[in-house]
Amino acid sequence: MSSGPHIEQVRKLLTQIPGPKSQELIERRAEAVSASLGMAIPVVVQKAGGGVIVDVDGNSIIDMGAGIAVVNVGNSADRVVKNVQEQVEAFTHTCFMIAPYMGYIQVCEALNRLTPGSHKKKSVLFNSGAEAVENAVKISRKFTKRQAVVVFEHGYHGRTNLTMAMTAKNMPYKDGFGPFAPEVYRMPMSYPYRCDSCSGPCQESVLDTVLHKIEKEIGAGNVACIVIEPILGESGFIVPCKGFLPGLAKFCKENGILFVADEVQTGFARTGAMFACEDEGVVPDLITTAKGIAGGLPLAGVTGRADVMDSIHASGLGGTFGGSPIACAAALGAIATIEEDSLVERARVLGLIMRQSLEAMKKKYPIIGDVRGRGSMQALELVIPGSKEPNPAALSSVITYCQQNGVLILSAGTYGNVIRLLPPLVMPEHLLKEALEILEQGLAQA
Ligand code: PLZ
Repeated sequence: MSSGPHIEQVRKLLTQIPGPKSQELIERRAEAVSASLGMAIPVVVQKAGGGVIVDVDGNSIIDMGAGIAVVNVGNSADRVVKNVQEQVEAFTHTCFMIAPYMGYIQVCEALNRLTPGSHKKKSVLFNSGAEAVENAVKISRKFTKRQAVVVFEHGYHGRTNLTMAMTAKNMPYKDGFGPFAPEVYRMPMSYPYRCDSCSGPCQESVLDTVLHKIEKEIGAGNVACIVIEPILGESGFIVPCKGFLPGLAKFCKENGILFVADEVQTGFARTGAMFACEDEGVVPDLITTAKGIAGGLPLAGVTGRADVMDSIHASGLGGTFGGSPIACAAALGAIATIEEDSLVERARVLGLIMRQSLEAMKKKYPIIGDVRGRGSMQALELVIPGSKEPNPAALSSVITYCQQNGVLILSAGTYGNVIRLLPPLVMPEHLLKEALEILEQGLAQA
């Protein structure tokens, strides 16, 4: 089956952004929806597919965000739509804990097969990335009979109480929302561009610092798990130095600590591998997934060593909607799309196009301090020329320029100065190149 996009793959502007219909709905939004929610682009969506989003005014916008790395297979991908339609007609919900169904089992089988490591694995499904991370911590604590959770500077793990404690950045995620969950310890992160001690390919000094701090400040014997994103997502695609992740994984193994890879953003072909951990051959004890798993439907998972996953008492984990049959049907469609349409390779091809173009831009525009990422997860960190001082003003100017010209680009970064590119992996190359041209114009005028 082809997963060809169902709408015309063009950038086309019929009105200014936002157009009059979007404008009117955005006013209604302001009346009805809590002001707490952000909005990356001021348009209201009518339909989306392939590499574009079409708004209610008929503007066709190139989608460089994929709903934050969710629609890796594109919006309304054929196999996702077909599976969901069939499932909705068959039944919508029984609750897997009440009466099980095949889709849930099949998604767990797929997760066990696709995640790193050939050891025996088992999975459990939830609704959101934060819920998956919370459950990975619950499982780790119960299995190890220890309490401490180690996380990292710049890390992002969600907005629930425990995951807020695990997330590094105060604004906008945590400010005023405390008190936060205890026994969460934050360690320095390997951040090659901003790490003074890092002059070469090896990040030994940061790794050493982390291991030393764990020993001295927490005690390795008190640590249940180390939770880390293999490439940091929300903080702007920080790729740790080679050796950092394997070093942590080794320390975990030596100390009875579970290594938890939070692949909520990096998973499902995004980085040019099914999972980002594969890059350095790291095999996590537990891996959390969400976002790209189900082509846009809410689904998340924790997958890991069978002995760990089975160490929880019966009925110890669960939730009413976790692993909804509709979301599972979507996931099976999304996973089939990734595998049958070779989207892992496609992520590398698109990634290369982005990387080459971004490197060329870096030579021309001194506001670009760093180009980084892997596969179709590429970012630019913007700085004041001649320094490493973050340049959030340039970021908003570039993003506004792109929006006005029909390209949706997301921001990120602890310092609010990173442009992140996350196209759907089914985006036609001509659209990607066009988006990069607009991005370059935006950088030129900034
Ligand atoms: N872990 C690594 O990237 C979600 C957050 C968007 P949920 N990132 C996007 C926002 O501003 O809320 C994320 C992630 C990593 C966990 C999560 C949390 O996933 O599905 O948003 O709960």
